[in-house]
Amino acid sequence: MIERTHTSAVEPDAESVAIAGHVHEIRDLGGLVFLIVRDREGLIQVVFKEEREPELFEAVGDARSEDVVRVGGEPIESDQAPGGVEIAPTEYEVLDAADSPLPLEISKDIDVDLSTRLDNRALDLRKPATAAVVTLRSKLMTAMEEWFDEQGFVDIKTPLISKGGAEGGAELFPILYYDRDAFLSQSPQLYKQILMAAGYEAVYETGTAFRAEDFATSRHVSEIAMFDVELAYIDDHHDVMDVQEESLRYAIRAVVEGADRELDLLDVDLEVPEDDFPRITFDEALNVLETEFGHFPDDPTDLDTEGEKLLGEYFEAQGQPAFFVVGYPDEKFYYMQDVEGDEIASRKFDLIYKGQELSSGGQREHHVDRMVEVMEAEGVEQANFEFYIEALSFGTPPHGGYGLGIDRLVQQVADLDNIKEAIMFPRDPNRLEP
Ligand code: AMO
Repeated sequence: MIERTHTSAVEPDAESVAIAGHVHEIRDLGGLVFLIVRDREGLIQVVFKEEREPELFEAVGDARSEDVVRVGGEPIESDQAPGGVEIAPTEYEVLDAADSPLPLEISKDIDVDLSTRLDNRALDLRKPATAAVVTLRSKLMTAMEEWFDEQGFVDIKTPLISKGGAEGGAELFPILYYDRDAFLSQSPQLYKQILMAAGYEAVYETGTAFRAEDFATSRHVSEIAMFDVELAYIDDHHDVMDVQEESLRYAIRAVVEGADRELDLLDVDLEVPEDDFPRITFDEALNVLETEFGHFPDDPTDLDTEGEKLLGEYFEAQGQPAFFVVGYPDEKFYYMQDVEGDEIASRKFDLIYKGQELSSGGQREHHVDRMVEVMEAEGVEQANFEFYIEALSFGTPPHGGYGLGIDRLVQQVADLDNIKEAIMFPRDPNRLEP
């Protein structure tokens, strides 16, 4: 390995240091050059003085933004330097020179539109604020998985190539699978349930889901990072919401406590949602929208984006960034339904966080005969689900679960305008590279 004794987070009492990184900025003040080097921990200033180190001073004269360099030297305490330490160099080496001009500024805070940033994502990912989003995401998901591991959930992997979809035909991406048609998976839903029937009791998957919707919003992408959970022997969907609530609180706490540098960089004031998340029925949600905001969603069986936003404001004002909406009237065959007279309420819930839907889930219908009745009523093509119906036919415990959109979670935690900022290389109807 190339010799590196420290990162930019070096303390001034270190004796001598060797660091490496990209040249973030060059400030030439005549007989003095300040070279700001960026590595994964942040920035560090190296001060080249013509009088003190004439050879190195001459070499650094050729430095260009984004060169990869290695610097050895003495750390010195300095109030003016980022991090409070600067290096007086004794060694300077260019490991790779960068082309210029750069298609995108890394060090200067110039407003660039999102599509330019994404076109030049390889460089955009170098920006400290973009890197902070990546780190936040990593810390969130490490903590999330840690919570489930500690609770004894099994980390599973379900197939991404499928014969049909769980969520509906129009949103499927077709692929050629040898000599037949197949599709990219929309959700691990059916497989999670099969694993409940198989006795695995509690599973989670950090996976990928594909949706071929033709959208142009700030909250949709075509390739989604999805965190899926399923657990058995539940009384009802509240047991599932308990799991979602506790795990989300844990992951957000991990970020609040362990990612202050990233939150500062992004200027985000994140709070751990300590109080119990409110759980309101779909009818109550409609009532709040009508009486508080005079808002009526177009589809009377679902919330719209505006409705979610307004409900978000309503609960945020009560100090509650996260809440569940439970009991949608008209839901897919796989959710258990409570029928009272003409009224049907599914045991489906959505989690809304900071005014945006983050997850859907609920208690499943584990009695196959009842599920088939609903499929028939909804006109679902049963042939596409035979493997699933059969798997659940031989004794399935009561169970439920949810799918959490990881990209949306990161978007909300990092307070980003667009979901694509939360994804390293996002895919949408118009973007297939980089
Ligand atoms: P659903 O289809 O609601 O439910 O998806 C779950 C969550 O995934 C995220 N999501 C998306 N994020 C970005 N772009 C998209 N196009 C997109 N589509 C969905 C959202 C959403 O809340 N099978 C059920 C889950 C379950 O019941 O276990 C499902 O997939 O955050």
